[in-house]
Amino acid sequence: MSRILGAVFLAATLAFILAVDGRAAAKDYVFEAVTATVPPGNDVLISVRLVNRTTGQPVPNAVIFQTRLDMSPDRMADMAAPVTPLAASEPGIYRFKVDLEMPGRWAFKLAAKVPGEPETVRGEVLIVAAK
Ligand SMILES: [Cu+2]
Repeated sequence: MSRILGAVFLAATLAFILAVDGRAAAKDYVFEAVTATVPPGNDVLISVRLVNRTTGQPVPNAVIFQTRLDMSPDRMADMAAPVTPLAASEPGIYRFKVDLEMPGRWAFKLAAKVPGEPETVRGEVLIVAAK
């Protein structure tokens, strides 16, 4: 009986370790702004790079399934801009077409599925719209 309990305990411990590992792994990825400053206006091109922190390498083939671009850094969280994804130009670089109707600081929030990573990878980059 105690042997069964021991096996159950071991399995639970392993499951916990794997769960903790999964959380840590999602944090191994970071989004960086390639175009940190862009002119305000319509049809503006912005690019972000997805990088593996542990290797320093760009991460290709991520599926970015959620984006939000708003002016929360300038206390205008309700002011959101439309985002249109574009085809990747090079591995690990993700491009979008956006309308930035106001100069200032915009937060670009992304959620992505990364190959080989069970957890959703989330990130936020600062985009400054300035002439
Ligand atoms: Cu605004």
